[in-house]
Amino acid sequence: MSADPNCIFCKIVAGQIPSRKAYEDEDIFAFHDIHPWAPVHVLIIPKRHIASMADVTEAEAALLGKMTALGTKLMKELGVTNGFRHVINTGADGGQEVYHLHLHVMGGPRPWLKG
Ligand code: DGP
Repeated sequence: MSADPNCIFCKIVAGQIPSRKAYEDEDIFAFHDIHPWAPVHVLIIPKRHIASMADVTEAEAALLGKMTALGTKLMKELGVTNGFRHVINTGADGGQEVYHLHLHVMGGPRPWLKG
């Protein structure tokens, strides 16, 4: 499926819902998370609607690699100098809330890690 009309992230890609864009190319869109868990928190998504990591196969290996590398590039561009996290939540038990595959990339001091 290339776009799901009921998906909020497909609507962000289409410009129907506003977002603070961090990057875009023919395959990928990146934007700042509306409820950040860290001082810098971007979401990197495929433009094509893929619901979650549960739907990913080897056919998506290059896409996932590109998304992951973009996260590193964006952290550098956004001034993160002391480390960052890549996180993908999958399914109900994985804490996924939006069913359009997204990679969280978070940097800065880490309030999400306790202790
Ligand atoms: P997850 O729990 O992994 O499915 O994370 C979904 C994230 O998406 C969550 O951190 C908040 C973010 N989010 C949800 N709706 C919107 C939106 O409309 N705009 C933006 N920028 N982020 C959103």
